[in-house]
Amino acid sequence: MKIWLDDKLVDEADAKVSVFDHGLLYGDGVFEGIRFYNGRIFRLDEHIRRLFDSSRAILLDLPWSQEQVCRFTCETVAANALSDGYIRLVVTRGAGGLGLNPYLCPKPSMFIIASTIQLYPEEHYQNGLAIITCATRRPSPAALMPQVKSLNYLNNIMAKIEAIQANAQEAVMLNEQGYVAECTGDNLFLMKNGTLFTPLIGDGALDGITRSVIIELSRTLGIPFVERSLTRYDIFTSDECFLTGTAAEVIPVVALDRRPIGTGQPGPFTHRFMDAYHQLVMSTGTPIQ
Ligand code: PXG
Repeated sequence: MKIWLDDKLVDEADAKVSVFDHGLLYGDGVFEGIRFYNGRIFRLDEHIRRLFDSSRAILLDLPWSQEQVCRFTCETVAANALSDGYIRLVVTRGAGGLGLNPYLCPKPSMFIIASTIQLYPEEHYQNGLAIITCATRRPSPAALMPQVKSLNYLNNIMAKIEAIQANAQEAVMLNEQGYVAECTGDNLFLMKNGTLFTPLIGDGALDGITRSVIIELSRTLGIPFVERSLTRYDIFTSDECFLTGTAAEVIPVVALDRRPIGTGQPGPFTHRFMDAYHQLVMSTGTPIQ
């Protein structure tokens, strides 16, 4: 496998970062997870824009332009002769001293891995997920800005552990006020009386690329859409629920905290979004060559 490291492609065996890298020592860095389908990278420009926004928000100045990073990403996929898969693009503060001070890290590091992806088992897409509400809260924007896709995922990992220990596949994370923020690695949507709902970004959700695509598709499909604060009550009383993310795509949720949602089966609107999403990813995107 070929890996992009800083300014060039290297063999996997040579793709190494320093133990003094602040991405490792402090989670000081940002990342993206990107999918490509059918020889095209889906929403590449949006992912790279979000990467640069995340970097800007943490005062991490990148010595590359957005166009360059797009090109490096395409080159990495092409070098591995893949047509369908997953890209992990990571930027860190780089190597520095054993202290928090990021100004002592002279050069950011970047690596890009293009590989295949382990998906949720097909049965979950057919039967839907049973999820729980976890006790781990999404940090307030005053602590760690939720829009920054940072290398600090411990909060989400602790939530994921709660889900796994409860035999659930995902966990709903509430914000400090008790409103629904999102799941550990996916955004959440509801259908109620023919209207699509999702939590506000300000309630602690990541501004998901897949989330934006679903909002666009609601317009194409003529489905009314409302972005507002949601509680567990709204999930319990919804007709349908589904999660969205680059990795998970669109996946139905049929129960929350062992209570069935709607009929307890993936619903018709969820199927429409799943179909429309698949059609879009298979037919659009930045060509790899
Ligand atoms: N919320 C969070 C907290 C995320 O990490 C999403 C929502 C969905 O965003 P996109 O832009 O992908 O629609 C993410 C996605 C995984 C995994 O294994 C997911 C993410 C990062 C790392 C791993 O599911 N991010």
